[in-house]
Amino acid sequence: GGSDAAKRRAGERAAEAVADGDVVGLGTGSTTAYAIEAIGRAVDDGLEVRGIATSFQSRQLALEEGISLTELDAVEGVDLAIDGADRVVDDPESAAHGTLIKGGGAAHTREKLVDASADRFVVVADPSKLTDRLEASVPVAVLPEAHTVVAERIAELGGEATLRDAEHKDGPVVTDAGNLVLDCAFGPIGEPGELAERLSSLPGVVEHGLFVDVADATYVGTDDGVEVRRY
Ligand code: DER
Repeated sequence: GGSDAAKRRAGERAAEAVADGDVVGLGTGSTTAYAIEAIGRAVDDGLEVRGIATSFQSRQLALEEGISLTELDAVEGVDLAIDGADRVVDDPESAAHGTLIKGGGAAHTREKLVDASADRFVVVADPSKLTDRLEASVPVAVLPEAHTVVAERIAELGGEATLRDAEHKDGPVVTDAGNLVLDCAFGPIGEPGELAERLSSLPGVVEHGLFVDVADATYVGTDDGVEVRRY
């Protein structure tokens, strides 16, 4: 991925948006990790926040940083969610401006729930994530026993589904929720909203990585600062 300095700048800038008393969605991945660490430092300085983790990884990091954790059903609402992305459409002329592909970390099921529940959802990214078209694979979390039938339906939709193999475990990646992940290559995605609805309607699909009309802003870390996109 992109440079650590760029990721750090984006994450730390996003952490500055956290206000005292906030409930904060804590995203997954290496870029959001910088935001979580910055929030941890602010907590050490007295900031009162409750975090909602989006994965086992973000839970572990939040606990290490001393951020107290809660759950969606224990709070009135989520004030701010900070999360990374694999792709961010960055083209103000495009109807898909601000659309995301997420799921590189196989955490997108809970990420989407928390990110979409927040009053404000801010993406943190380095420039390598920006694109003017969506053509990367879309991660699709599926019930384990459904992976072959969903792969067939993806093929009918013109996509090619690949079961995501684990690296430090024999067999496929198993998500925090106990599901498998199909990485679905569709080529250039002209109508992400349409594809998102089709994927959501497939029996056996738990969640897909197209985040359409979810993000409110993206903080892009550059080598010398942070650019903010608002949607
Ligand atoms: O899985 C996800 O959607 C994560 O946010 C992830 O893909 C982004 O990870 P990174 O910040 O390490 O690139």
